[in-house]
Amino acid sequence: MNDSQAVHVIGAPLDLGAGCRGCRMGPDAIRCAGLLTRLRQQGRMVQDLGDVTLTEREKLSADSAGGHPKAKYIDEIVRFNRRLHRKTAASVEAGAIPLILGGDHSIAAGTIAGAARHKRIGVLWFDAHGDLNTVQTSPSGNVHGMPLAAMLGYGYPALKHIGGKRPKVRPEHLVLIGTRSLDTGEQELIQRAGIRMYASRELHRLGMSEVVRQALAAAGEGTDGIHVSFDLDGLDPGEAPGVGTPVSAGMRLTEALEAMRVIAASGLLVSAEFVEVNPALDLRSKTAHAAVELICSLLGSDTMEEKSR
Ligand code: B3U
Ligand code: MN
Ligand code: MN
Repeated sequence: MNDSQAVHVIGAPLDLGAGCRGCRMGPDAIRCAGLLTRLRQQGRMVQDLGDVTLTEREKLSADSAGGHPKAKYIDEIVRFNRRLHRKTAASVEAGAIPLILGGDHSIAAGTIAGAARHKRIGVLWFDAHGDLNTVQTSPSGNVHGMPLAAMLGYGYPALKHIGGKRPKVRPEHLVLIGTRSLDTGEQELIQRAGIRMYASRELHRLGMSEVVRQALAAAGEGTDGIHVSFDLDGLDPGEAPGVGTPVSAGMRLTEALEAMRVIAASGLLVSAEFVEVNPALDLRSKTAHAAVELICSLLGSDTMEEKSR
């Protein structure tokens, strides 16, 4: 990433992957919280490419929605993510930085496949959860708990094969940050694949800057750059109340802002997404505003200047 690269905002208003509705309004909530104005004030060229179209939940018949009992709405989620993958890939190809606004976290199956079409990418995954379930291990059947497993090459075939059959990320290029709620199958996959994880204890021991430096070293080694996937439930619910599955004792907003600044200064960013903002659960748009702050720290072009001064 450099200062002259444009940011392409892509709305991904999908909530079929979440257990509760509402995060399809996330993209507009983040826009309404002043995203474009703020980024432009910070000297960044920004273009809003609009939203990827979603078939309304009510219009989906049981068949077209995808009837898999352990992967709810999987067919429509796959269709949506195919469109999102093309849009993300086109944006990278055009030399811009795609900034995808979710939507639930199942959109990562489209964004990461899109970013990985032309580049080898590492992924920094900020989230209370691992999202490493498969149809076999998921306790809920909600697809937002599965996209990262799919990107590593595990799980539902149509989901993991968006943008081609090869895995989109290698386990050594993936780092989980802020994790504090994992299911048994996810813990097993983390062990088996040797995935690097910084849970709350490591965050407090090392400090966020050091954690992100280590994460960038791992995810950046042998790749062309980094995709940042930021689930707002990674933050403490006191600072990000507008999420469907809050988990206590999360990251402080100040810590997460520091993480974004360190990533910005590295120049390694290829693409980013901010997901799971649910305006129906939010308090005075606090979570949408937190997302805007995080995005500005990651992409405002004066952040990098500050660092190099
Ligand atoms: N691991 C659980 C819960 C969950 C995952 N992601 C969110 N919640 N947001 C699951 O359903 O897979
Ligand atoms: Mn998530
Ligand atoms: Mn989460």
